[in-house]
Parts: sequence; structure tokens; C-alpha cells
Amino acid sequence: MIQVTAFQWVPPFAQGSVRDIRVRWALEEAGLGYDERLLGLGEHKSPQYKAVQPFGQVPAYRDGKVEMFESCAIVLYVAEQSDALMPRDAAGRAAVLTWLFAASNTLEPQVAQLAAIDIFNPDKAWAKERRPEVEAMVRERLGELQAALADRRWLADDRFSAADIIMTHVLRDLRHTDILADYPALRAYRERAEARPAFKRALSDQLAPFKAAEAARPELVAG
Ligand SMILES: N[C@@H](CCC(=O)N[C@@H](CS)C(=O)NCC(=O)O)C(=O)O
Repeated sequence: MIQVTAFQWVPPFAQGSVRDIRVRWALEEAGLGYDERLLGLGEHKSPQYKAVQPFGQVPAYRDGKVEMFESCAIVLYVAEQSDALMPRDAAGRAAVLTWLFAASNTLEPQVAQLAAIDIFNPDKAWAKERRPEVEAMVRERLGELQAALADRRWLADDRFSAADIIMTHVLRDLRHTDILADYPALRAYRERAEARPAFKRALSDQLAPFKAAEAARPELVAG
């Protein structure tokens, strides 16, 4: 049986974007069932868990044949097993790899910088000084992505793939801003991806333990 690690609870800003959602979504698209292994407070930094994920992060993955960490690697591994996530022909496969790495290596670093400023350091002087430049870099990348997407529905071969899972997740990390409103084709792309039943199941499965934890311990949301 496939097992994916996830957190039992995270603060509201992270709910719906913890990276196990990438793996949950890929498994849902591929029609593969899985168990979640929920990590309690601080458990991700334990020596036992670091033997599974050396950086003490989620997600980690095991299926009886392999043990893995790094969400993109896991999503690609799942995609190798499913036509729903990766075409079989060389050109289609190359397009998926290209766009998946573009999401992770070209878009995500800029988006992550903005999130680091807005979510973790909004009041710091250095953050206020740096933010306009970071937002400009994000906007430049988004403009380029929108031009490249043109009138296609999906990134690779114009069919949904593993690349769209990672790109959508990266774009979701702009949810705390209204920047995507200036890129209507990208906003529509993200909404199209989020409307997929597999995404909705992945999201609700990630959120379920958070809601259960908050019901049991209301002080979590009270701060
Ligand atoms: N590159 C890793 C990053 C994983 C990651 O950043 N996970 C976050 C949750 S979204 C985490 O576990 N953070 C806890 C920590 O770093 O202490 C991947 O994509 O799997």
C-alpha cells in the first residue's frame, strides 16, 4: 500500500498548500489509493523521521517497492506509472519534464521569495525595501508564462499532466495577493486545474486532519 506523510496540523496560512497535496493530487489523478501518515507537532524533526526524510519535511512516500522524498520526484515517479499524468511518447514526455522543472526551478523561486516576505517578514525593513523588486520579478515570470501558455489549456502537449500539478501548486502560493488577476489566462488555468475532481479530493483530504485537530483543540486557531 502506498503511504504519504503529511502534517496533522499547520497554521491557516499553510493549509491547502502543504506539499503533500502535490502527491495526493497525482495519486488521485492516477487512480491510486494511499494511506496518509500524519506527523504530530515536532515529529518531523525527530531522528526517526529524518531517517525517512533527511530534511524533516513532508511529503515522504513509500509503496513497498521504493521509498522517496521531494514532491517533484514523487509526482514524476507516480506519473511514470499513469497515462493520466504523462504521455508515453518521447516528445510528450519531454514536454512534461520541461514544464515540471520550469514550474519548480524557474517560477517557484520567485514566488517563494514573495511569500517569504509577505507571510513571514511583512514588517521587517529589509522586506519592505526588497518587495517591489521581488514582485516585479514575479510579474515578469508570470507574463512570460502566460505568453508561453498562449491559448492552450494545459502546459505540455495541451493535455493535463504532472507538470500542471506542480505549476498550479506554485501559482496557488500567490493566493495571498491579487497579482494573478492581472494575468487572466493564468488565473483561468489555475481555476481549471483546481476544478478537477482529483484536486478537490486531494485538497479536502489534506484539510480534514487540520479541521479535526482544530475541533479537538480550539486554542490552535485562537493562536
Ligand atoms: N523540496 C521539498 C520541500 C518540502 C517542504 O518544504 N515541505 C514543507 C511543507 S510545504 C515542510 O515540511 N516544512 C517543514 C520544515 O521545513 O520544517 C519538496 O518539494 O518535497
